[in-house]
Amino acid sequence: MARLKRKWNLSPTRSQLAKELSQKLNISEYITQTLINRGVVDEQAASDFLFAGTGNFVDPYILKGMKAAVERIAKAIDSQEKITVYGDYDVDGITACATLYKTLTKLGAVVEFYIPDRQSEGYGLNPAALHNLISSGTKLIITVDCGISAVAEIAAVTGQVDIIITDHHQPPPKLPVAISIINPKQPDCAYPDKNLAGVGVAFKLCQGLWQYYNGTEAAFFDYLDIVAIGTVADIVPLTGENRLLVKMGLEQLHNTNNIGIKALLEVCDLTDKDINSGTIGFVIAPRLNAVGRVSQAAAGVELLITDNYEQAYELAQLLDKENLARQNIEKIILAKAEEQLETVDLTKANVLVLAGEEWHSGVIGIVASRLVDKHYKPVIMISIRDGVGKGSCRSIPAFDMYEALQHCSDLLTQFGGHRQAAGLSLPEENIAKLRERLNSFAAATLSATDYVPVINIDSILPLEEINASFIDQLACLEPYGYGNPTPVFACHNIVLKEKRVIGQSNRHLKLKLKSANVKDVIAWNMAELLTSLTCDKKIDLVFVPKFNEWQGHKNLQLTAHDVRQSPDNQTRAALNAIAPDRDCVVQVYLTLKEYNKLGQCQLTLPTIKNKISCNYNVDLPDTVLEMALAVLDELQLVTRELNEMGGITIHFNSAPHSKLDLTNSPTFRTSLLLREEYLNQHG
Ligand SMILES: [Mn+2]
Repeated sequence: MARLKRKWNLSPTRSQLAKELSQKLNISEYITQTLINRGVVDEQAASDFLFAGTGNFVDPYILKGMKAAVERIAKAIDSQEKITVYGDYDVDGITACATLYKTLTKLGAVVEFYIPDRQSEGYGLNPAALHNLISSGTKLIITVDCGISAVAEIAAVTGQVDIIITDHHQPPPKLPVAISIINPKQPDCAYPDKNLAGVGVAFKLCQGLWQYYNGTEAAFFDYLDIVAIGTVADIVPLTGENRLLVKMGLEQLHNTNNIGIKALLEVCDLTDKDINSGTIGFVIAPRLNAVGRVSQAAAGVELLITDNYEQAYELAQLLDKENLARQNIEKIILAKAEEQLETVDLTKANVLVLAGEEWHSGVIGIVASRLVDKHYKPVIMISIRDGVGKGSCRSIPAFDMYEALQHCSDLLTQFGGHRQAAGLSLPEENIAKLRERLNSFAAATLSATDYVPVINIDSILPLEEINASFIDQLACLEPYGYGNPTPVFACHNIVLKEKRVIGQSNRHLKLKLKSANVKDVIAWNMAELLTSLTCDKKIDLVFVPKFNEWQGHKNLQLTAHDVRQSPDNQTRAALNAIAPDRDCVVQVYLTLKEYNKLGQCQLTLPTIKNKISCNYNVDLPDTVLEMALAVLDELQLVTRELNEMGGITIHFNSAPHSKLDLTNSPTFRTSLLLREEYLNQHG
């Protein structure tokens, strides 16, 4: 299947604000514009975003229920009552469990942990597990990443055990009766950050406990490496305290003291390698998740809490093996799904509903995500067992999956989730009807452009701006992930010098640019664009600038997110009739300069237009000429005044001494937006 064409979406610019912030913070305007695109619009917020550290953590005691929880736990520690941390089998639950377990152990508690089995027990508290914990002598259960909806399960064990709930899932209207409930999403909880993951909430409890024992000034930042893993894996927005937890946790991960993490990094060949949120998301988390998906999640917790390197190494190898097994299952199911898709007319089907006998429930969500990436259509993968289908749904931004499922609720036994991801169950015989219903829902609510993937571009970045200092400043915006996307830039009209296909299976593209500054471009998985690009002609790029380290050499390189040949002459003529490009602005400037030499500064638009037409053989519409004049004015090259003859008086300011950056002009940026819009509609 050919690479899908992308829509380039330039973020609106606020150049005045970007300039102000840039001067106040002494950083590049392109960096401050990127912050503005993320909703960071004042000096304090920008400074916090870039330079936040330990001082920016929120007081854990603002969380409702913290004091009661800490006091009950302290009592258990003092009287050596057995505490059990009850977790969940996903990475958030595993890391939350390990963080609290380690902290309690450090404080001298008698503590055990419990992770329910995904296949046989399912998510959350269950009566059999609670019963077993009680009979084995547990006096206090602390839930992490679960429990907020366990009203009946907790009521059934009243008087037999004390329970503290820590969770981050949406609280139901009726809450369980517990010693304490810590969940920032409770409507009457004053905690400012509502987006903590389960592991984030567990960490706040650890902070609260630490302060109780060591004084309010005591800072507790042990185990942030574990907290970062869970926070990234749970795909909570990397803003506010989550971003801080991940930022500091990643620093800790580089020199981790955690024996299990060390062993896992070694098994994954990541020792001494750069570790970022991507490494967590694509390498570490899938391995911790794999044991929850296909066997016992307890192994994940064991790995994170062990003090024995041999055991750690064995567990890390087990996780790696399980991950491989998971990848194999995934490959097989993906192949089966692709096989089904071959019989589907993809020009007509807009919601892909695929179903198979006993597809592994632990991987259908991942496969659905892959199919969304590939086809850019909402996907539902249904696993059928004994006539019952259980499905994982993934969507594209324009299609509200939850709303769509509500629309089909009469066909479903159960469903839940969000706009972009949901789960469902239904009788097998309703699958065909569901497919039909969802497709007509999509036909009624979406238009053709909704099926074109969009690349959001932070700004047009001249390649001359990219240097070591710029890359350093850019790094202050990390860690990237959900809620804080990687900054992406674009440049136009760069001459392509060389192109070649690289990589083992010839999947990648390596380009060389004719540029004084950055010359190298790597375009992963874009080999199929090779024939669409012509050397010695101009190309447009969407990219992320990086330092590439190879065999001890460091050089600047652009990682391409999209590449296209710059518009041909015919298209350029059409574009120049809409808004001026750089060449056009230069032509207007040189023409004005000619008049200036002759001592003429009283001009009219028609005079200038005629002269340009003579000089360059182009007819500029009035609007385009006026935009070009506005650009020159905003760059302070000329000053315009209306004169009494109805014309304009042009005063020349001193010529620029360095190469001009036209994107400093708001009108020029608008011009680029208008041109991009035309290309998106006609390209
Ligand atoms: Mn969670």
